[in-house]
Amino acid sequence: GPGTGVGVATRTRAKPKKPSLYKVLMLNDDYTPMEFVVLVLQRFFRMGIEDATRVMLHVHQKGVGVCGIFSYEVAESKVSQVMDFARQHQHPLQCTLEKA
Ligand code: NFA
Repeated sequence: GPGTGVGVATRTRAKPKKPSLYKVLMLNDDYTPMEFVVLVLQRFFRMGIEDATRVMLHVHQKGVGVCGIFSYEVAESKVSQVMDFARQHQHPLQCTLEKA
């Protein structure tokens, strides 16, 4: 402490980095049914029907919207899961990630 000659050991080990955050973005298209997009937002982003509908309409009207913000690993996993699910149902729904 002050005047005691006692120091504080700092950085005795390499600093663990705080994880960078990534937005998962959803893109509009002309073919994916609105109800399917709402289902995706509920299933993969744990949204209630109200938030899911609001985000779906935002994407529909503006062309792109944010589904959530996650660590890189989780964001990548969300994108993969959504794209796989859309492909399985033969919908062209597109998702991507962007550094927050
Ligand atoms: N634009 C699509 C439609 O009119 C709905 C949609 C919303 C698709 C959000 C993709 C993302 N059926």
